[in-house]
Amino acid sequence: MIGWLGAAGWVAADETQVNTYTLNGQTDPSVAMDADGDFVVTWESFGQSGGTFALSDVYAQRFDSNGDPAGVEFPVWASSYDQRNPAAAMDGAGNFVIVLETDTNGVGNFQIWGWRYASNGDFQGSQFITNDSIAKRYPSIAKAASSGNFVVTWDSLDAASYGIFARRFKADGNPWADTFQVNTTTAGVQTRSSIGMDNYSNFLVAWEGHGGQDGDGIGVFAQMYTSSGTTAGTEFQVNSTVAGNQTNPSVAMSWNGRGVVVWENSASDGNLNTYDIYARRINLNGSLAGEEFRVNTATESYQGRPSVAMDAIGDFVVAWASQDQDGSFQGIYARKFDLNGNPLSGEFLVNTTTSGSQTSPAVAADLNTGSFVAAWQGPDQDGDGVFMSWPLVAPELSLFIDGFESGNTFAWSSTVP
Ligand SMILES: [Ca+2]
Ligand SMILES: [Ca+2]
Ligand SMILES: [Ca+2]
Repeated sequence: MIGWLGAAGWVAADETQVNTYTLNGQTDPSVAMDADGDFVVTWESFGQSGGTFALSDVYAQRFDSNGDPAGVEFPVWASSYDQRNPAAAMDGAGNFVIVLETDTNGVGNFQIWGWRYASNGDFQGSQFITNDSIAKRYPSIAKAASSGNFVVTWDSLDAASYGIFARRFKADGNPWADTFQVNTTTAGVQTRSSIGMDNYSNFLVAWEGHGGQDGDGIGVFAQMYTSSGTTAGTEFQVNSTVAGNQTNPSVAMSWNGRGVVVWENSASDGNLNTYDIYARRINLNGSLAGEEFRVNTATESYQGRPSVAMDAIGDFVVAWASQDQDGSFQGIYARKFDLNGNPLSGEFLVNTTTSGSQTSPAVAADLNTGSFVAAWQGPDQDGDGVFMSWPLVAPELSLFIDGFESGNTFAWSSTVP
């Protein structure tokens, strides 16, 4: 499970299969980590609870800091109706919450439900985050490292089609205040929100704004909030390149309020070569910190579906899916940056098994050590499964970890150049 130093430099840890139950598809993972390397992966699993292969439920598996399973995989919710799109958040002590969409009546009235667990996996209770007659979608959640307070965002109908809504909760699951709308501009569709939170409960939400809000197609917009839930600054546009569509934002924040938004940029010409991953840093006061920059270096074909995680000091890792780069359909690539957006590594291949499509990556950070974990979906024994890499070692950064520079020869490779 540990990276090794070969002739070509450090190689990321081998991948590990996350799902124990392999029949049908296990897809769309989310991952969250505490402050000493324990983490939880949650995903959709089809047909596992005894329904048809088309019925989706949500399962999860905890792991300890060695990357070994802690207990067995468990249903977050398995029922006769669909559960989907899980998202996980964990505080520094390892308490975690998984939010998901649940079809409350079997006819598509999806609502957002939250499930709370203690660090040892003990179930702490569940509750509706939303519960009305308007279908909801795309939940996102972030949790403050020390207090364990959390904020959930989702899509619901606003004055004009979909908009972004949110609610703050205390660590014990009690709502802190009423639901509020995040987006100020309501014309057209606002969707696919992502939230990041610092240790003091300041939080940043980003989303897609459709209908030409950025001047052409879809753009990425964001709003910063203070720890008291009030807006910090106003809603702002994140992308400066507006041609075509900027979609699928992912947000992370450091311990002390450094924010970053990543997204998928595509021209509207249908050319796969124009799909790339971009990032922009955000200040705690809700202003842009520097220019947007491209994350991926290999730009051939499609790069999309980014996920970002940030450690306590603001270093961040972006992972994405890239088409035709690992030799077989899509593969997972990642790259590490410092808090100023300077690259700390080149892009590197995350998945060990390259056959077929590895896609839908999710990343999380260990706040204390700055270690990162990645999870994704890829072919398993039957259909798709969920895989992970821990620790995720960014190659060009890792020449001097594990005491290499201290002269500890046990940390050196046995490879003789
Ligand atoms: Ca499977
Ligand atoms: Ca645009
Ligand atoms: Ca592949």
